[in-house]
Amino acid sequence: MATKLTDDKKHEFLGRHPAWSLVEGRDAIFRKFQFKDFNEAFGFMTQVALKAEQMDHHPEWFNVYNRVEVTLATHDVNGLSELDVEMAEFMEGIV
Ligand code: H2B
Repeated sequence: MATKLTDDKKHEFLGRHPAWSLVEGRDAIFRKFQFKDFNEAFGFMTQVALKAEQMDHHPEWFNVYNRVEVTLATHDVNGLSELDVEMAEFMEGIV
């Protein structure tokens, strides 16, 4: 069972990954990704989808053409957990 991230861990994550930000009014993180075209955006989403299934941890996201907006949170803990850090770092590793 996932547990909530401490404030220290959250700020450590944000320090390492400045493209991510905290969502206002919600314990979640957000990042906008921009790709060359839809093919690249969807390739990213496909890799993330496979990882999400492996982890049983799924992003909230919105795609238009070459743009993918991602919000990560752990619904089971109603906030951020290590699973969100793992998923965000996976995304960082494939862009
Ligand atoms: N994804 C996210 N982001 N948070 C969760 O708490 C979560 C999930 N829980 N994917 C999983 C699925 C759960 O609903 C299933 C039943 O294992």
